[in-house]
Amino acid sequence: MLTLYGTVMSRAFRCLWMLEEAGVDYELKPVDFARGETKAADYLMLNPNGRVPLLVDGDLRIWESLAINLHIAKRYAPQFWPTTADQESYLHMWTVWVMGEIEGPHDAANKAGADLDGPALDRSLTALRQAVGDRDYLLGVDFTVADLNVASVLLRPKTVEVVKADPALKDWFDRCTTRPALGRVFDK
Ligand SMILES: N[C@@H](CCC(=O)N[C@@H](CS)C(=O)NCC(=O)O)C(=O)O
Repeated sequence: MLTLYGTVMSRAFRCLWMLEEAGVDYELKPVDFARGETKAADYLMLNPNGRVPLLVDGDLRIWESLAINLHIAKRYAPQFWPTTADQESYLHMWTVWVMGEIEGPHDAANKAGADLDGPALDRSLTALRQAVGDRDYLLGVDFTVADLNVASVLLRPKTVEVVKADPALKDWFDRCTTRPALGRVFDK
């Protein structure tokens, strides 16, 4: 049994989405960062990084939402894992890209009380536009954890607006975010 710590209203929703796609048994232990619960001593014993989500899988304790998703997909849901080494490299590229180029600047802008700079976001999304321009999903014809990781980071109010208004991204984004597994997460 896998145990995920966090709440739907946190980045843990990304891992809940992956868990629902995988169809594995899991338990959600609610740890609410907004109430300071990520800094409680017993939680810090499990996750010295002091944030959610955290996945406990046997002796393994993994934090970082997208790394958790890579673990779940590789170990429990090979249908969402790339089938070639080249595709696997692209999976890592997209996962690191969305954290570094989208999530990082977004968090920095939030902390500074600023809006995410439109032109900068637009530039960052150019690569994604090209990638999904001539295919259904990032790695080809099938939905994989690469799509899930990228779409789940883009699923933030200010970014969603930009992506949905972009004809080159909208269809891919809709294909990803209308999946029943994600619907089940938000129904929780
Ligand atoms: N890069 C991390 C970020 C995790 C993160 O910042 N989680 C927030 C909740 S969405 C949190 O636990 N914040 C508490 C804190 O920073 O003290 C991930 O994707 O897992």
